[in-house]
Amino acid sequence: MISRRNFLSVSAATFGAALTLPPFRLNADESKPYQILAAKPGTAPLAGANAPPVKVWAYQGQVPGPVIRARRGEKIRVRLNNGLAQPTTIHWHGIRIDNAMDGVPGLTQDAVQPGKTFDYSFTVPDAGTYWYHPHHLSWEQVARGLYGLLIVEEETPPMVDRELPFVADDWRLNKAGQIDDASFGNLGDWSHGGRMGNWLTVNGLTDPEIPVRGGERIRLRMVNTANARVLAFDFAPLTAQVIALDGQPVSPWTLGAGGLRLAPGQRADIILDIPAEPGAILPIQEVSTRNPIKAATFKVAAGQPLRAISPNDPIVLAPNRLLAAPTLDSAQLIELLMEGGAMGGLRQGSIDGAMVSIEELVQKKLVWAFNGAVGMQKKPLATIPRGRTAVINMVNRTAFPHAMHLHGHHFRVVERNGKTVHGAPWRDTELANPDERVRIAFVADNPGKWLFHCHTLEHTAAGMVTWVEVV
Ligand SMILES: [Cu+2]
Repeated sequence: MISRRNFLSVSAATFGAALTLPPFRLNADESKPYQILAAKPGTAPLAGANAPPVKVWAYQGQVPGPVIRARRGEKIRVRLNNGLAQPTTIHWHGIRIDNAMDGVPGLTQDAVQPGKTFDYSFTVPDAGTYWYHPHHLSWEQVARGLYGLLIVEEETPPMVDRELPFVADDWRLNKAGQIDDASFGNLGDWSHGGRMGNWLTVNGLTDPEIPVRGGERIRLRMVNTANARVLAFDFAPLTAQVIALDGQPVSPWTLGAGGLRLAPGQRADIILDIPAEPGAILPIQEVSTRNPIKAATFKVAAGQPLRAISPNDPIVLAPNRLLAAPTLDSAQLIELLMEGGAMGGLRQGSIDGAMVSIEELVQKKLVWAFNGAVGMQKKPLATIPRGRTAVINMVNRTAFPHAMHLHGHHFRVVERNGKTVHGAPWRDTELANPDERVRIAFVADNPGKWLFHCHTLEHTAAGMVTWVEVV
């Protein structure tokens, strides 16, 4: 009998291409063995066919790591096998997960030592596009290539001819074309905008050429895995419609000029309709800087188009079963003042209640503060009774944007710079720009200890990390 699942694995094996989803699929059945994700050193052809392979750290020897796919409500079972010379964990970014499986060392589990394993087993409550990456020394481990897509399928997905991953990363390569080891931990990066790269890859490749067919409808599963850079992608002249952000459905809209901006950790699902123009070359540009660069290129096959006119099948995704809108009237208000960094004027900071001078903080490379506290504290930012709405008032008094990521929940922006925001999308990562005041609201429905941090990974390491406890 050929079930749909078998068909999917067969098609993966048949295409075998790095650009085709899905390489492997999870077992729903508890009796089946764990899928292995071995984190270990390897090489990847990041810099192109004419450049030497780049030494990376990778899951299962590939960058990005294998795509993990499950249906909504299924159980994912992964055995992390640590083949690195340092401890590691896996965090399942955006999944409203069982707290013990969240992968935060020191908060939800012990870091997995070299040579050891850890079994992750959890159900996925929401359909959508997610990703996984280490949460131990992530500023180095993610930058070296440890990450992959996690896809949770809808019961009734929109009609598309194909799904493609679009995993974007911003690497810092040295003159030899290798990952720039010497600048890991650089205080300048940590106190400014983080480790910005100089080399863009999509799906671990440099400007990959993606063969498509005229008239084809494609769902792009996008994630920004960069440590620090806010990326922006312009699909013009293609028509690109956004159908989900951070895994959660949105009312579809068509991207305009300037394209789509993705902060580190953020995702988007995009529907692309390829024009029926055999032989057309359609570049996707990265436009976050003054010098746009080609991120990837669609090459339309020379032959007969798949169809002459783009399909007009509905693309609206069914909403996930998130709790109803937060009840703001009775919400617990949590203040979060963001300070520090270069030009931030931080004079001192506290660590578990003890004041520390800026000179000493610089020695410790802790240069960012939340409410005056630098780095992970023994006490949570807030304790929230389960089921209550929490509002976090983020006030960015630094000179840099911060992509704030809440674990275990999705939230909505309800106010920006004093103005009420209605109908904002559910997100798990939201950018707070310099001098902005952003209020986010969520129903604290997932018990446990949840990290809340900047997803510029150098900022996390240098102090921008706290946690809330849902009891
Ligand atoms: Cu930040």
